[in-house]
Amino acid sequence: MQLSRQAAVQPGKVLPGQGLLRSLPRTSACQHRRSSRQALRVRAIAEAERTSTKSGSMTPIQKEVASKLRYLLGKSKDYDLKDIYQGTAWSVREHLIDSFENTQDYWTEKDPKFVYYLSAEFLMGRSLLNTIYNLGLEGEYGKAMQQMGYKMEEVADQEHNAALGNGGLGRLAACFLDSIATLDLPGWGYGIRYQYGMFKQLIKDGYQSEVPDIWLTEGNPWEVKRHDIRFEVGFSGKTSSSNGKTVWTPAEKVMAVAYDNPIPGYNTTTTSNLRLWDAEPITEFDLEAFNSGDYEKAVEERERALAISAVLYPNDSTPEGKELRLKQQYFFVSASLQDVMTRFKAVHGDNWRLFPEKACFQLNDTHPTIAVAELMRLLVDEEGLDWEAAWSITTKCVNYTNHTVMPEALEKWPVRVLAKMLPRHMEIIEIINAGWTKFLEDKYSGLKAAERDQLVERMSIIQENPWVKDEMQVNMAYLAVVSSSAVNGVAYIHSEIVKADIFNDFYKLFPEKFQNKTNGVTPRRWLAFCNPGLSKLITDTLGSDNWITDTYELSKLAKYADDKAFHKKWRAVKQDNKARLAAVIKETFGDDVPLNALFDIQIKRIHEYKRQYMNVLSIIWRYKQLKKMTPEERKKVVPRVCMFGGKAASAYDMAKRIIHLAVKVGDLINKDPDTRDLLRCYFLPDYNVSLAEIIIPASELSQHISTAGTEASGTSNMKFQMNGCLIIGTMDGANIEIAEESGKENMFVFGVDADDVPQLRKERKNLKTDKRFDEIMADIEGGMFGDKEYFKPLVDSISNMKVGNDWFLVANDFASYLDAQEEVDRVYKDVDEWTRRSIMYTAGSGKFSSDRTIVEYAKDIWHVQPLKPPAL
Ligand code: NBG
Repeated sequence: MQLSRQAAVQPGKVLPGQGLLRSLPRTSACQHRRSSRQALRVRAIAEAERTSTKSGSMTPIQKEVASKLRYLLGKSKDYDLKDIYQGTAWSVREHLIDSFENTQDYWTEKDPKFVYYLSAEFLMGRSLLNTIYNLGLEGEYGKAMQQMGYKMEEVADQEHNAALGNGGLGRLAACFLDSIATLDLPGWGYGIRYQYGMFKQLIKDGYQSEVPDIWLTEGNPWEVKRHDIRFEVGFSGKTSSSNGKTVWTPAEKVMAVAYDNPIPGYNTTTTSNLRLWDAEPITEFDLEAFNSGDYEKAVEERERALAISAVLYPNDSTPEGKELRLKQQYFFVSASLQDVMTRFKAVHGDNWRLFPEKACFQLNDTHPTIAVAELMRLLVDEEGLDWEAAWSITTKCVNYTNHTVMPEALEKWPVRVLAKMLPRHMEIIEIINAGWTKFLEDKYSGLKAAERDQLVERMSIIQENPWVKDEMQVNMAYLAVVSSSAVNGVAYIHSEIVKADIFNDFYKLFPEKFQNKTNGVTPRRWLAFCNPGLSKLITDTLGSDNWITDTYELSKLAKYADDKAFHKKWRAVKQDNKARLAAVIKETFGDDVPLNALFDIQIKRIHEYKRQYMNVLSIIWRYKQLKKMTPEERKKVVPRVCMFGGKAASAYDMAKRIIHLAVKVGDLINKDPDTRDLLRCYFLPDYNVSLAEIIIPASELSQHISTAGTEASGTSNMKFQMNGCLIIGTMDGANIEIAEESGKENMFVFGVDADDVPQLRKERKNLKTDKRFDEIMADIEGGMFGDKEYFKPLVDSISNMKVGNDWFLVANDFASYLDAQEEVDRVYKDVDEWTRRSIMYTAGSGKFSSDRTIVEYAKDIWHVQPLKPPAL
């Protein structure tokens, strides 16, 4: 059965509507749901009998929750919502752990090949509802909550978001874990247990300020500390040779301690694992220093250790070249490799040649690339393998995913920093590079010397920093490419750019190494759970909920695209979801928004390349038009509520100015009695996973308007598509494939082609800009929204070619963007046409399930097979 599931999977050969996952065995999953429920009841009743004598008519789950409240939180009465959340979560945790242990025991016994997803970020969001639904416990918990007088949603709302990630890359990792577990693939995530996740964003007087995200203070029911799973990780010090062996003596050591976060698959017996490492001192307290009066020194080691896993770097797509960041990277990678190798050794001893058949590592961007040098060190220095054998094993085990083509985001570490912090690893990288450049020299021996030298220099892993005299640096992406079996981009166009541009020299040498794996998102969190109204309508219409694990089933909705009765139901769901979002706006801003307005959304990290700025300019244009209209003319206008959400990296000055502009534009527009019924603009503070779960189902138009060739994929575009939200967008990232699946004619496409961007950049200073663009620039500069001085650099960056260069071609795309916006208004007035398109979006979203993506990784890169544990 399991094998047939793999065999059925043929990525690339699938036509829209033909389910990749259609052949998944279903009956066994259903049986599991029943039998696990039975097991649950028996256990719950036994517990209830033990803990309560006067529990009366409580349901078994209710009794469990009451027991947790009493014995864990010490509360038998006067509960508040937070308590109920805690009691519920701790009770759910027990079911989760049962399933987790069952899975891990089974996998240990069967010893399959595992994939280990190494990622500095996992943006998990909340766990309670996801866990309850994935374990199939919604009925029991729903009933228990109801009997206790609570709504499940309000209880779930009490949970902190686990925000151990910046944006798309971290959320993708979280979606992948959900799919890995749902597909029963032996696989774990490995990362860092940051004390402080992504900062909380406050908007004060229209400016972003950052406050720490303290998410662990109330305890975390979703993790299990493994006191016994700990590894030493060393830093700095020196290396020496004895008997032909290199010995590294670190000057500093910390302990990595494991925390397991069980990841339940949906509708299956599998519960996988995300193992996060916490840094602890090797010795808590230097008693000697304390006794001699040196208090600071007594706690110094502790402080230094804790700093390693303290904070997530809040930079998205641009690396923070700080030493602590490298320390974090090495810390989690070393602990993870030691952990995997320890388990391997326990079963296979020193039969390291077998290692690639039992383990592979996916590097999520360059952040974990030091794994290459660490695996070599562990194999050569610790396990005594010779270099060639170790290199052969390492290159078989490692694969690399590139997530951006932004040159500034491709990590490079100065040799000086690496050599000081990780002297042995720097030596290893030098040896790898020596072998690599020698290989290149031989390979290109036929070229003229000058040409060959240039090419070798260009492809060298260690290169001169063009900006800092005499500084050599390690190009981590090149190290990853040279050492990996497979290198992949995250959407078709992105993978093409990877081959044609950033790694072109490497592609020419090893074309077979390069692959595409178009991103996906989990349909559980991003449709089934966050949009219960639509989910129910789809299930009722299709006659089953199979679409939740086989999203190609959604294509059957296309049949209803012109069905007026279905339209009515479809729109009713959207209207309910809009009301839910309107309530958030009311709570945040005190404003009622018109529910007949088009809800227009742009949510993502704030970046110049994502062009929130261009969106703000178009809102200004709309406002100016409205102001000029007569009351009669205004009656014909489609009302719009424009919403932004997203964080700017704390040091990203331009992005912060863009936020301020959006807020100031909103301040003017939202108060203007002439226009407030027709146009609003809100910047929703502290955008995060939970807010996305409310925004996405409610949105009607979403904006994915990056300069062509800059957004690797985007994943929120897929979430919007699944939820029947129309897209205005450029031919960039996954928008292109979304257009293929849902119909380009149903999308509002505009903007220049990626191929033309380099030339247009060169010609930008001679561009004759659109009059409307010039007018708006003059308005901002003239102080229409206040704070002229503060907005000046923003204006200059795209319109004053002596100061800026409009690198992201806002001026080039502005006119076609406004045209596309007009088209949006036109279609929105045609309610049937809008609804038809909305249905076609959901119907075409089958491809963008992360299940499809993971099946492709499993088959083409990891070579891991599903292994489903028996029911409990
Ligand atoms: C981001 C890209 C997105 C992409 C996600 C996930 C980084 C470095 N890259 O376009 O900007 O969707 O990765 O692949 O965060």
